[in-house]
Amino acid sequence: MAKKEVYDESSIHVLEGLEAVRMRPGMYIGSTSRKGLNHLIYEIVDNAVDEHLAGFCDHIEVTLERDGSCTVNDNGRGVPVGIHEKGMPAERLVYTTLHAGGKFDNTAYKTSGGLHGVGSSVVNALSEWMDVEIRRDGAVHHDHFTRGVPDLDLVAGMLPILGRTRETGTKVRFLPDPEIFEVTRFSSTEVKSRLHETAYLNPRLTIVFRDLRGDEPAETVFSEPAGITGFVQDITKNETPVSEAIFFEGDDEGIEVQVALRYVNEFHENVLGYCNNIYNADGGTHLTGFKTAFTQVMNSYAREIGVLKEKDANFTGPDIRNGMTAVISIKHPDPRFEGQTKTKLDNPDAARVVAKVVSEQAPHFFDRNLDTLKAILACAEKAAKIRKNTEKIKTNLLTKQKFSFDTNGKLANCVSRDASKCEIFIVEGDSAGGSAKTARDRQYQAILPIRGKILNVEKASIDKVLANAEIKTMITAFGCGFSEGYGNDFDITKLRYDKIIIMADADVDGSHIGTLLLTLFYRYMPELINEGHVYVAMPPLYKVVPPKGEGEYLYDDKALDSYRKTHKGAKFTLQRYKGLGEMDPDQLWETTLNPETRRLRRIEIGDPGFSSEITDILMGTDVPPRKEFIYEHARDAELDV
Ligand code: 1YM
Repeated sequence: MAKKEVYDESSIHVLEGLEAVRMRPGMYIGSTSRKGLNHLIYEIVDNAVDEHLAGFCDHIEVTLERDGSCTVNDNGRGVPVGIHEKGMPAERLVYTTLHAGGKFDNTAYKTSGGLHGVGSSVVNALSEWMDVEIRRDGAVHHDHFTRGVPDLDLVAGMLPILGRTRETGTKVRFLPDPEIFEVTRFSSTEVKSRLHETAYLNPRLTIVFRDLRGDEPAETVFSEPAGITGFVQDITKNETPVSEAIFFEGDDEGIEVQVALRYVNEFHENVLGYCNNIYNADGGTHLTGFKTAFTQVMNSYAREIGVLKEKDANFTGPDIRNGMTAVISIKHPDPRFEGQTKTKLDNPDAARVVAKVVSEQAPHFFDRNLDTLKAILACAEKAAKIRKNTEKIKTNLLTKQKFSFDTNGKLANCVSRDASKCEIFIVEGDSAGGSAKTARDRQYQAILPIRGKILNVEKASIDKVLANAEIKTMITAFGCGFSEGYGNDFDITKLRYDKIIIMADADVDGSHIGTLLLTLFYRYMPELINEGHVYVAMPPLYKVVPPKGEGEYLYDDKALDSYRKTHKGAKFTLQRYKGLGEMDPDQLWETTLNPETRRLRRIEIGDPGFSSEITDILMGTDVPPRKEFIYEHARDAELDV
């Protein structure tokens, strides 16, 4: 609890605000899992980025400290420290009051993404402690908080001073509160990719990332002078290019628009929207404006150069965007968001202005680059062909197979139809599949054996994907359809299983199958992952059995090492499992199926595929980093036992 004992009216107000945040952290930062934890860093960094956008800061340092805390340091003006009308330094208000993050006067150009103005006080409320140093007016001003409550005494209403300096800037260090968070170790992969993304969106900003937690301190500098053009180049660097990156920009009605796009030899589109540097996971009006205008521009070119004849129908939007990777970044003075998660931009003027910029600027480019234009229209033609083919297959799939629960006889379904209790195990290999069918709880557990590798959906067109037997079986079994560029038929409410559990060996093949399945879900049924229905079973590697007493399962080599250390000199037999196929049904039940004893990890990917590193990892041809990512995330993700 607070150390101070006397509260005035405003501090009571502060405490109530902080208490509200601590009671419902999810409302402020999304969740208390690793995603929410990492979010704390972004909230603080966003304030420094706002200072960059205001024109006063070009250097930000983010350090993951050995003690588990994080330091963010910028070279901006420093948060104001003068006494505010409420009788305390402005800085205290920023770090202790909800909604005070919004700049105090409304005349300032508001750049924050809408949610992010309140960030500092939310992070403070959710931190065991927070330490703030502000370099401003020739001095280093100091403040310190415990669970959001200030613990330093003011001197005549002012912050204590640590020393003199000529520099300016703000340094915030905080330790996430383990009472709030399920995990307290920041994910360096995720933080790095978000910082990299921020660097792309702010070409004149340098961000230095340091991780001091390992044996070797690591440092990465993110500086991307090529901006979003560099971003699309980087996202597509492992693909076969169809065009170079194209960039255009413009502004109107006080809204600035930047667009970068590139075509590659792939069958999907990847259009990312940002408003005021914040990623909009559900898109919104800026993307609508872009899509409408771009489709219209390209269709009129297609007629002009004869790719479409008079009798032909127009290309659809998805046809036109076949193979496209694009980043649309706008700066809006007053962004509004729709929906609960506030990830969809809602301002109608954004659609208007983006459409205007695209209609004006795109022809400017294509008039001078006919080869690129033709290459892009060839992608659209190919897409239109596939679309027509897909429509046929899809009608077949949806009508003929809708009511046949098991398409090829391999699914051993469960008895219950209560989706909230049912689980489906996707099992690698017929032999493990056979044991799993024997071992399972038939009431609630369904088993779907998968033979060999499933199709890599990143490398196949949609008609091939839908023709694949294993994939068809999964789509029918899950019961909720799928979504793709040509329409969204996915309906999560129809999902027949609460948990979809990938059960593969802990070897290279197993992890490859895991990756292929996750890529399939991520691409065609992303809500399965986003809503937390996808898990990876973590079977043990060893069983140790002492001469007397119960055996014990060990899940990795580290566990075996520590078992050996704690049982020095003791006798035990060591059983090593090479694969799921080697376990008998009883063992399989105990280690992998039985909800009481098994270990599952929920797959959780924060902003997946939208930061270039993660896209590369999941979509690229390079297997080792992908394997590492998925398994690192599986380990990071929530434990479900
Ligand atoms: C490491 C985190 O928060 N930097 C930061 C924050 C502010 C300013 C400068 C700032 C803003 C303004 C004027 C203004 C903030 N100030 C406020 C508030 N880095 C970090 N750097 N002077 C300095 O917007 O007018 C909130 S954030 F409200 F006090 F002005």
